[in-house]
Amino acid sequence: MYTNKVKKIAAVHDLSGMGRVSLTVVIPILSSMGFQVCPLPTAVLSNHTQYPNFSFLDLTDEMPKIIAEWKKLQVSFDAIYTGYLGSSLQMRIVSDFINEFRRPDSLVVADPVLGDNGRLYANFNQNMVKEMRKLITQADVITPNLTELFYLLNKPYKENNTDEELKEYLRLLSDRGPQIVIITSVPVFGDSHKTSVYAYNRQGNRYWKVTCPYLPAHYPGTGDTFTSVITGALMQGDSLPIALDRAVQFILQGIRATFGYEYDNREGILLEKVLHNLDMPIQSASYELI
Ligand code: PXL
Repeated sequence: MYTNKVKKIAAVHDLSGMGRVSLTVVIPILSSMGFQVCPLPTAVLSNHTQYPNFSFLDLTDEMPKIIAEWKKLQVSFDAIYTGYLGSSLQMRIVSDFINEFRRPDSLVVADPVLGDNGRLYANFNQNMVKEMRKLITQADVITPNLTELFYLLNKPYKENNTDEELKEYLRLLSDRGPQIVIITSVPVFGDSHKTSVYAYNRQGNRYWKVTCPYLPAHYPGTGDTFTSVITGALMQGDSLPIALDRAVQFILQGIRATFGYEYDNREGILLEKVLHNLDMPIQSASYELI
């Protein structure tokens, strides 16, 4: 009998050559945290879509073929982690994939990649938003940013929200299925030097907040970095608030390692300079119960 020496994670994301996003971030992070990443690629791009131009090969037709071969191999995954999806049909394929491949003890993490800064990314439309609302019902953990949160809730984007409002949004999303909901990049009202992450775990019915210094720079792919660390940390057995602390701290280290250079932010944080930090215990604990 074969035993599984290293846990397997199916990673459903695109492969973008330039700008550190999706698989080019997910694979190094989860590999260095001790997991085998099995990519189910959704698209191949020259670079991410926050550059003005990009090539885009949609792999919607290829995905069912990959899934069929995996079925023949009888592979099973300890986790399924979905991110950037290229079409609404693809979202339905991924939904079937989760149904077929998840085991009772698998962790299903869906990062509902849709947009940022109050707007949808290029290539996204309302149909895809509707499909994403369905896909998240199958996940155990979801990690929308503030923009994605409002698209998922079908409410107008609003930058300033009280803790009570954010707690309500968290619970509304959890009611749709996910046991854990995490909202990233929440601005701190009245303090432009800070940013927060809010989270809810239905098991135990507790709400958490981690606030950290905000450096005034935008780097694509930090959402993928964040959710990758959360996924790895939860699979290593961390509690939700410790996973949040680790992910926030890692992003902050990555931004600090990058910010001092004169640099094209579109290339993302200098991940390679901080990747080894994932082996270290967390240095500063900053989570709060709210
Ligand atoms: O990090 C999100 C992301 C993933 N994949 C592609 C993207 C983006 C964000 O812009 O363009 C292709």
